[in-house]
Amino acid sequence: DLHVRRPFDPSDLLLYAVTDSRMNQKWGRSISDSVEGAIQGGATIIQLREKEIGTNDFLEAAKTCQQICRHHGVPFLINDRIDIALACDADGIHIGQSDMPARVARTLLGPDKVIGVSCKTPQQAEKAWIDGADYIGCGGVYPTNTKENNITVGLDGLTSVCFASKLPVVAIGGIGISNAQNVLELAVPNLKGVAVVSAVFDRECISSETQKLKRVILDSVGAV
Ligand code: TZP
Ligand code: MG
Repeated sequence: DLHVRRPFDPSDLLLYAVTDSRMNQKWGRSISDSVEGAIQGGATIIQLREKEIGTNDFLEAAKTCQQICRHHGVPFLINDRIDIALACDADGIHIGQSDMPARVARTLLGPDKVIGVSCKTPQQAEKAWIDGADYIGCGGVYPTNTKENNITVGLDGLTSVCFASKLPVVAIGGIGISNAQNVLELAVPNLKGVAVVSAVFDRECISSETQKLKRVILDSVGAV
Protein backbone atom coordinates (compact mmCIF):
# COMPACT_ATOMS: atom_id res chain seq x y z
CA ASP A 1 0.00 0.00 0.00
CA LEU A 2 1.51 3.26 -1.17
CA HIS A 3 -0.20 5.24 1.57
CA VAL A 4 1.38 3.51 4.52
CA ARG A 5 4.08 5.41 6.37
CA ARG A 6 7.43 3.68 6.39
CA PRO A 7 10.26 4.32 8.86
CA PHE A 8 12.87 6.97 8.12
CA ASP A 9 15.95 5.60 6.44
CA PRO A 10 19.20 7.65 6.26
CA SER A 11 19.31 6.98 2.51
CA ASP A 12 16.18 9.16 2.26
CA LEU A 13 18.58 12.11 2.59
CA LEU A 14 20.16 11.43 -0.82
CA LEU A 15 18.35 14.22 -2.69
CA TYR A 16 16.59 16.45 -0.22
CA ALA A 17 14.39 19.15 -1.79
CA VAL A 18 13.48 22.21 0.33
CA THR A 19 10.62 24.37 -0.96
CA ASP A 20 10.66 28.15 -1.35
CA SER A 21 7.43 30.00 -2.15
CA ARG A 22 9.30 33.02 -3.56
CA MET A 23 10.66 30.79 -6.31
CA ASN A 24 7.20 29.36 -7.00
CA GLN A 25 5.86 32.90 -7.31
CA LYS A 26 8.68 33.88 -9.64
CA TRP A 27 7.96 30.96 -11.95
CA GLY A 28 4.18 31.19 -11.49
CA ARG A 29 3.51 27.72 -10.16
CA SER A 30 1.76 26.19 -7.20
CA ILE A 31 3.46 24.52 -4.29
CA SER A 32 1.85 21.20 -5.22
CA ASP A 33 3.11 21.36 -8.81
CA SER A 34 6.63 22.11 -7.64
CA VAL A 35 6.62 19.29 -5.08
CA GLU A 36 5.19 16.89 -7.69
CA GLY A 37 7.95 17.93 -10.08
CA ALA A 38 10.72 17.39 -7.54
CA ILE A 39 9.37 13.93 -6.68
CA GLN A 40 8.99 13.01 -10.35
CA GLY A 41 12.62 14.03 -10.87
CA GLY A 42 13.77 11.78 -8.05
CA ALA A 43 13.80 13.82 -4.85
CA THR A 44 13.98 11.38 -1.92
CA ILE A 45 12.57 13.67 0.80
CA ILE A 46 10.66 16.97 0.82
CA GLN A 47 10.79 19.79 3.36
CA LEU A 48 8.14 22.51 3.34
CA ARG A 49 9.98 25.70 4.31
CA GLU A 50 7.71 28.71 4.40
CA LYS A 51 9.07 31.89 5.90
CA GLU A 52 6.59 34.40 4.57
CA ILE A 53 3.08 33.01 4.86
CA GLY A 54 0.51 32.96 7.63
CA THR A 55 -0.32 29.92 9.72
CA ASN A 56 -3.48 29.02 7.86
CA ASP A 57 -1.87 29.17 4.41
CA PHE A 58 1.09 27.22 5.78
CA LEU A 59 -1.24 24.54 7.10
CA GLU A 60 -3.17 24.28 3.84
CA ALA A 61 0.07 23.96 1.86
CA ALA A 62 1.31 21.39 4.37
CA LYS A 63 -1.81 19.24 4.05
CA THR A 64 -1.58 19.26 0.26
CA CYS A 65 2.14 18.43 0.20
CA GLN A 66 1.73 15.76 2.83
CA GLN A 67 -0.83 13.98 0.64
CA ILE A 68 1.37 14.17 -2.44
CA CYS A 69 4.41 12.89 -0.56
CA ARG A 70 2.59 10.05 1.13
CA HIS A 71 1.06 9.03 -2.17
CA HIS A 72 4.58 8.69 -3.60
CA GLY A 73 6.09 7.15 -0.46
CA VAL A 74 8.43 10.12 0.02
CA PRO A 75 8.98 11.43 3.57
CA PHE A 76 7.61 14.91 4.20
CA LEU A 77 9.02 17.30 6.81
CA ILE A 78 7.96 20.75 8.01
CA ASN A 79 10.46 23.50 8.74
CA ASP A 80 10.25 24.95 12.27
CA ARG A 81 6.54 24.53 12.95
CA ILE A 82 5.85 21.57 15.21
CA ASP A 83 2.20 22.55 15.47
CA ILE A 84 1.78 22.40 11.70
CA ALA A 85 3.67 19.10 11.49
CA LEU A 86 1.26 17.60 14.02
CA ALA A 87 -1.81 19.14 12.41
CA CYS A 88 -1.05 17.71 8.95
CA ASP A 89 0.49 14.48 10.27
CA ALA A 90 3.80 15.18 8.53
CA ASP A 91 6.59 12.65 8.90
CA GLY A 92 8.62 15.09 10.95
CA ILE A 93 10.25 18.48 11.31
CA HIS A 94 13.46 20.31 10.57
CA ILE A 95 14.60 22.82 13.18
CA GLY A 96 17.45 25.30 13.54
CA GLN A 97 19.59 26.43 16.45
CA SER A 98 17.21 29.26 17.38
CA ASP A 99 14.10 27.06 17.28
CA MET A 100 12.82 24.89 20.10
CA PRO A 101 15.50 22.43 21.30
CA ALA A 102 15.31 19.00 19.65
CA ARG A 103 14.90 17.41 23.08
CA VAL A 104 11.68 19.37 23.65
CA ALA A 105 10.52 18.77 20.08
CA ARG A 106 11.01 15.04 20.65
CA THR A 107 8.80 15.18 23.73
CA LEU A 108 6.06 16.89 21.75
CA LEU A 109 6.34 14.71 18.63
CA GLY A 110 6.92 11.30 20.19
CA PRO A 111 9.38 8.62 19.10
CA ASP A 112 8.10 8.00 15.57
CA LYS A 113 8.45 11.42 13.91
CA VAL A 114 11.65 12.44 12.16
CA ILE A 115 13.60 15.34 13.68
CA GLY A 116 16.35 17.08 11.73
CA VAL A 117 18.55 19.80 13.22
CA SER A 118 20.68 22.42 11.46
CA CYS A 119 24.25 22.37 12.78
CA LYS A 120 27.33 24.37 11.87
CA THR A 121 29.71 23.08 14.56
CA PRO A 122 30.75 19.75 16.11
CA GLN A 123 29.34 20.97 19.46
CA GLN A 124 25.93 21.54 17.93
CA ALA A 125 26.10 18.14 16.25
CA GLU A 126 26.92 16.40 19.51
CA LYS A 127 23.99 18.14 21.19
CA ALA A 128 21.62 17.14 18.38
CA TRP A 129 22.69 13.53 18.86
CA ILE A 130 22.20 13.65 22.65
CA ASP A 131 18.84 15.41 22.19
CA GLY A 132 17.50 12.54 20.08
CA ALA A 133 17.59 14.04 16.59
CA ASP A 134 17.38 11.67 13.60
CA TYR A 135 19.64 13.58 11.22
CA ILE A 136 21.70 16.75 10.88
CA GLY A 137 21.53 19.37 8.15
CA CYS A 138 24.92 21.06 7.80
CA GLY A 139 25.63 24.30 5.96
CA GLY A 140 25.84 26.58 4.25
CA VAL A 141 28.53 24.59 2.61
CA TYR A 142 28.83 27.17 -0.18
CA PRO A 143 27.53 30.76 -0.36
CA THR A 144 23.87 31.04 -1.31
CA ASN A 145 21.37 33.76 -2.13
CA THR A 146 18.48 31.69 -0.82
CA LYS A 147 19.13 32.29 2.89
CA GLU A 148 20.23 35.69 4.13
CA ASN A 149 23.18 36.22 6.46
CA ASN A 150 24.10 32.60 6.34
CA ILE A 151 27.67 31.92 7.41
CA THR A 152 29.35 29.24 5.29
CA VAL A 153 31.13 26.30 6.87
CA GLY A 154 32.82 24.93 3.75
CA LEU A 155 33.78 21.34 3.14
CA ASP A 156 36.03 21.37 6.25
CA GLY A 157 33.19 22.48 8.52
CA LEU A 158 30.93 19.87 6.96
CA THR A 159 33.50 17.16 7.59
CA SER A 160 33.97 18.08 11.24
CA VAL A 161 30.21 18.13 11.81
CA CYS A 162 29.99 14.65 10.25
CA PHE A 163 32.75 13.32 12.53
CA ALA A 164 31.11 14.73 15.68
CA SER A 165 28.32 12.16 15.87
CA LYS A 166 26.93 9.02 14.32
CA LEU A 167 23.88 10.83 13.00
CA PRO A 168 23.35 10.89 9.24
CA VAL A 169 24.19 14.30 7.75
CA VAL A 170 22.81 16.11 4.71
CA ALA A 171 24.81 19.01 3.26
CA ILE A 172 23.03 22.25 2.30
CA GLY A 173 23.86 25.65 0.86
CA GLY A 174 24.82 26.60 -2.68
CA ILE A 175 24.79 22.99 -3.86
CA GLY A 176 23.74 21.99 -7.37
CA ILE A 177 24.71 20.06 -10.46
CA SER A 178 28.11 21.74 -10.74
CA ASN A 179 29.40 20.95 -7.23
CA ALA A 180 27.39 18.08 -5.71
CA GLN A 181 30.18 15.71 -6.63
CA ASN A 182 32.76 17.81 -4.70
CA VAL A 183 30.61 17.44 -1.60
CA LEU A 184 29.84 13.75 -1.90
CA GLU A 185 33.37 12.70 -2.81
CA LEU A 186 34.38 13.64 0.74
CA ALA A 187 33.23 10.05 1.22
CA VAL A 188 32.50 10.47 4.93
CA PRO A 189 30.34 7.46 5.86
CA ASN A 190 27.54 9.38 7.56
CA LEU A 191 27.28 12.06 4.85
CA LYS A 192 24.13 10.78 3.17
CA GLY A 193 23.16 13.37 0.59
CA VAL A 194 22.62 16.97 -0.44
CA ALA A 195 19.75 19.34 0.27
CA VAL A 196 18.87 21.94 -2.33
CA VAL A 197 16.47 24.81 -2.85
CA SER A 198 17.37 26.88 -5.91
CA ALA A 199 19.05 24.04 -7.83
CA VAL A 200 15.65 22.44 -8.31
CA PHE A 201 12.98 25.06 -7.52
CA ASP A 202 14.53 28.13 -9.19
CA ARG A 203 14.55 26.41 -12.56
CA GLU A 204 12.15 26.38 -15.48
CA CYS A 205 11.59 22.63 -15.40
CA ILE A 206 11.82 21.25 -11.86
CA SER A 207 11.51 17.58 -12.76
CA SER A 208 14.25 17.56 -15.40
CA GLU A 209 16.66 19.62 -13.21
CA THR A 210 16.00 17.27 -10.30
CA GLN A 211 16.60 14.31 -12.55
CA LYS A 212 19.94 15.74 -13.76
CA LEU A 213 21.03 16.40 -10.18
CA LYS A 214 19.97 12.90 -9.17
CA ARG A 215 22.20 11.48 -11.91
CA VAL A 216 25.19 13.50 -10.62
CA ILE A 217 24.50 12.38 -7.04
CA LEU A 218 24.15 8.71 -7.97
CA ASP A 219 27.34 8.86 -10.06
CA SER A 220 29.22 10.55 -7.19
CA VAL A 221 28.02 8.08 -4.60
CA GLY A 222 28.81 5.20 -6.95
CA ALA A 223 32.30 6.53 -7.58
CA VAL A 224 33.40 6.60 -3.92
N1 TZP B 1 20.09 26.50 5.22
C1 TZP B 1 21.38 26.67 5.04
S1 TZP B 1 21.74 27.22 3.49
C2 TZP B 1 20.10 27.23 3.06
C3 TZP B 1 19.34 26.81 4.13
C4 TZP B 1 17.89 26.70 4.14
C5 TZP B 1 19.60 27.65 1.72
C6 TZP B 1 20.04 26.73 0.64
O1 TZP B 1 19.51 27.15 -0.58
P1 TZP B 1 20.21 26.83 -1.95
O2 TZP B 1 19.36 27.57 -2.97
O3 TZP B 1 20.16 25.36 -2.17
O4 TZP B 1 21.59 27.37 -1.88
MG1 MG C 1 14.35 27.48 11.78
